Amino acid sequence: MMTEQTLIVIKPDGVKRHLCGMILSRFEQKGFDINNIKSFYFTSQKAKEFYAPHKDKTFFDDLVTFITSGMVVACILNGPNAITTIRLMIGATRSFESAPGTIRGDLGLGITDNVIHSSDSYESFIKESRVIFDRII
Ligand code: FUP
Repeated sequence: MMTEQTLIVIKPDGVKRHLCGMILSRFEQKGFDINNIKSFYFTSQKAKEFYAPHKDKTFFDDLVTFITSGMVVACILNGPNAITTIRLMIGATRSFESAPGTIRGDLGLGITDNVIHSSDSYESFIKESRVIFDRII
């Protein structure tokens, strides 16, 4: 299996609820390495860049308002098949439909406030990492 990198962002709801340690622990227990980690507040401009693929969606403004509403924790994770495996671990977008055992499925009920983001492809990882870390890791 190919070793690759992906990006996760624990969203303001996850940070406010003090879930960061537990969430990162799940990734470490699974076998992923933490390559970089950063806590920060998204500016409105950076949030719009980060969510640019959704700029025409009806929920875009709410998404930007939400992601800028509090501190987030972003992390680059490294390991076999990281992008797909971590997407499976976070679960479906709509937390109330997300399978038990997934992070969203275990920890929330929201859609916009769905605890965590992870890159859905290599291309997204590159773009999102540039927005958050200002360079490719
Ligand atoms: P995901 O890849 O699971 O994070 O989901 P999407 O890329 O489809 O959506 C990105 C973010 O937009 C989600 F995390 C939450 C938000 N969203 C809404 O607020 N409402 C929707 O109907 C769909 C997504």
